[in-house]
Amino acid sequence: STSGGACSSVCSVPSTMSKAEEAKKLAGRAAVENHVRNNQVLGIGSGSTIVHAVQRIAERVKQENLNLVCIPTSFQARQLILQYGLTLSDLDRHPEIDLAIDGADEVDADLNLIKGGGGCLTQEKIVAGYASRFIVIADFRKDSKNLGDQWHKGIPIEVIPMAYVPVSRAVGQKFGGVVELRMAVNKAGPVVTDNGNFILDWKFDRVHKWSEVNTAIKMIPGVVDTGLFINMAERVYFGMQDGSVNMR
Ligand code: ABF
Repeated sequence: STSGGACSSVCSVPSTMSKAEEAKKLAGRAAVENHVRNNQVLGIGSGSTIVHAVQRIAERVKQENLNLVCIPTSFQARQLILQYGLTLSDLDRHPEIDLAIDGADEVDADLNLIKGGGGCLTQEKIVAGYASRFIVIADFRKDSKNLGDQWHKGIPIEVIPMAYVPVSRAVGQKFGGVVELRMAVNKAGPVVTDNGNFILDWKFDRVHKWSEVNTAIKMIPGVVDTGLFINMAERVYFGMQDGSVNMR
């Protein structure tokens, strides 16, 4: 099990930066430059791209003496906020978030997203859902026309552990494709999310009407949430291979 650290596999930043890592950095910093302002409540996403955004937020807090409050989307995000000396808070104290910034596994032409490759989709969706503005940061590999063009690991679905078998069957029977229980890297057991649940990866076999499918999956008893973020992102920053940043 990876209890308490479902995101840890996607969080390291190598010292010699690859093109993709450079692109993540460009996207993360551009989003912070353009959207972070004094006195905001920020939602802090999970994954490796957000690390660059948090680094830039921390620099700006010092340089500009910004007063910011950060709401994490995972245990990893919480650690990141603390590591960079930012002010950690929660939705009890700050139920309205001004700006959430997060990575994604794939972004389609309409800004629909697949998220949850790191297992943090439910808290990410909560934070994005209670944010006035939700901005996505990604490298060029995440840019796609249709969901599934770039990301081949399927759509993550967080499930209550006792229901993972009937939920898997229901998703396969209703929508086709293959549904797999996500296992820990050492295969010793399933990945356990920050919420104590399991993750199913639904490898769909065709393009669907994602909004309808998302609603239908959420109605299956035992489903907590899906990694489909439909109509939530306001803007996406893609770091490109040539050192530029594309906005959509
Ligand atoms: C989170 O981290 C997830 O929703 C998504 O799965 C992943 C993106 O990670 P990275 O920035 O490392 O590509 O945002």
